[in-house]
Amino acid sequence: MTSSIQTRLTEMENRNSLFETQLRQVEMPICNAFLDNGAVVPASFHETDTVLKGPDQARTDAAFPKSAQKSGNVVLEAVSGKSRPTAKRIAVLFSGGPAAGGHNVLVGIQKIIGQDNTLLGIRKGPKGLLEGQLFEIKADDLAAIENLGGFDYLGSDRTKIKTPEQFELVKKTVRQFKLDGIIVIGGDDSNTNAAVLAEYLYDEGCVVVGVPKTIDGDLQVGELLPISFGFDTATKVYAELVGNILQDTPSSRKYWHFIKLMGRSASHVALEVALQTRPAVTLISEEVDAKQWSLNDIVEHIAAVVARRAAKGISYGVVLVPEGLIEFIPEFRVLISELNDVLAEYEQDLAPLSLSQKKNFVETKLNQGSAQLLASLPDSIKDMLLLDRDSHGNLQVSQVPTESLLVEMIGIKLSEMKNHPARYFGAGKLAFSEAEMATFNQFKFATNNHFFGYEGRCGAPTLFDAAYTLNLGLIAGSLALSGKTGYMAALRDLDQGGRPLAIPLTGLINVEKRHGVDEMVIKKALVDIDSPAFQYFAQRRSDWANDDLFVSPGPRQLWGPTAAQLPFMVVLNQGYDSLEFSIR
Ligand code: FBP
Repeated sequence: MTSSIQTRLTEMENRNSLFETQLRQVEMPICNAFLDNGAVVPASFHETDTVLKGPDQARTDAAFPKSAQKSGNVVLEAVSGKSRPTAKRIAVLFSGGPAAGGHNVLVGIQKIIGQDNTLLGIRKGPKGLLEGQLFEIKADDLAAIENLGGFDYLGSDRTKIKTPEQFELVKKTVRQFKLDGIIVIGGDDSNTNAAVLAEYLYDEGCVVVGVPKTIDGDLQVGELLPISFGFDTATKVYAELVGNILQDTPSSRKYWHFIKLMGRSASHVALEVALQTRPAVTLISEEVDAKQWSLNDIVEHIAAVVARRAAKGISYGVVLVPEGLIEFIPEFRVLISELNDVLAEYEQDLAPLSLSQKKNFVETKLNQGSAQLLASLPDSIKDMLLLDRDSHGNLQVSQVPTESLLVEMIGIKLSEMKNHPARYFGAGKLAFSEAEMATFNQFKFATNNHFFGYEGRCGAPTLFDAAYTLNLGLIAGSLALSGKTGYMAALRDLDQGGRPLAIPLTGLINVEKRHGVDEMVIKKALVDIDSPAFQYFAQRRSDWANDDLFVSPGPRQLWGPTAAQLPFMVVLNQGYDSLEFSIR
């Protein structure tokens, strides 16, 4: 190797690949509200006509008396402001799972804060806030991570701040570091945390602002917030991978691929990837719930698709499985809810037990139906259902191998179909000709399982996520500097230049029963099966099942015709006229 090649390769170390070096230099568009003769300036905010009113608004307002009264739950819009206060100290943290673009939120905040104020980074998420792990961020430090993926600059965690001791620790940190504001970059649970902190810190004079992050896409507020950041990048990465697998299937002609996709409870990710790639089967948890499909219904549905394709000589296909499916299957929902209660009630008794002792103990505490269901499951599923819940009380669905359970049961169902044809074929059932039946009988159900999740959370942001997050940072920074507390940054009209907004968090909070107790939380936005995006999918899916109509979208682009493409789900649900985003 020549020394010049050696030098070149060494230069690429530490996030300096040719791609990363180029990417850092791409200039992202900025909304007019933050520009004054080309310079970035904080915006100011005026009230819009939109007042948020949830079903439990009176209770919410009573629980958040200071912030709700101050905001009146009125949505604000950012307009050109120009003046920049000085000597403010604003801290920022990441909360929950990573999502592409997080680093650009920091860049946006820093641009607004400028040199006459101080930006502090909180290491390790909410936990770092409790521990006082803060450090000063210098503008130059952020140049290295501009437009790049990951949350590594600060780190993140999932600590829920709920006990009086924790609140006291937050107050200690606020006083120790003389904070005027805290910006929480997180999902629905983290923004609930932000609302609670805003109320708690109201009299301290420390404002709390949220930024909507999550690849799950379940933090949406109609046209006010069409999508959270990170969803576009994650779904484009998954769509590329799924497209590649789809392309492999008619080439090798031997496998059914079962692909579980991250997204927690909501199936937005699965729906978006289906819209981008058109595989044979995509399950949508919210539909399973609405139609009360049992596990057996789901298995029979997929087995019928597999059999129909096999009879036509198509011995392969792709099934997309949303990560949270298991929580939506009625009998599992009951089981999980009972398990949640048992795990909470007997926490101390269970702590010293081994996993197999735990299983035996838990089975004795469940109702008969749930105990039978748990006993019937493979150990791999049982173990994961018994795992500790996260600090927000959620089942760790990413750890449950639902796709393996489906594969196992579909395999059994297909054997049954072959061994007992009278039960499955004939009038009103599957109708195969003799030749098709013979082809089906020769078909071998060979499978491959995949789980795409971590592959898409930390990739370099798409052009949309990079531009979106920069502007969310500009909004959040402006809110913090102007002393507005209890708001979440948002951008609407993403096809029309983008209108920067501030959504009052108290207007998003509802009362939800969690483990039998009423809790004030921001409701997860699940897939609406009446939405245009779901309807588009539902009207076409049987064609995608019966034939190979898949498409392979290829890698996400930063230049060229598809670079500015928005998620299809956003375009369809928002009724946009363009597939491309526009921010200006
Ligand atoms: P949040 O954005 O709500 O934090 O979740 C993102 C996510 O990637 C989910 O899709 C997934 O269920 C979860 O994190 C996995 O958690 P972990 O990173 O702890 O494995």
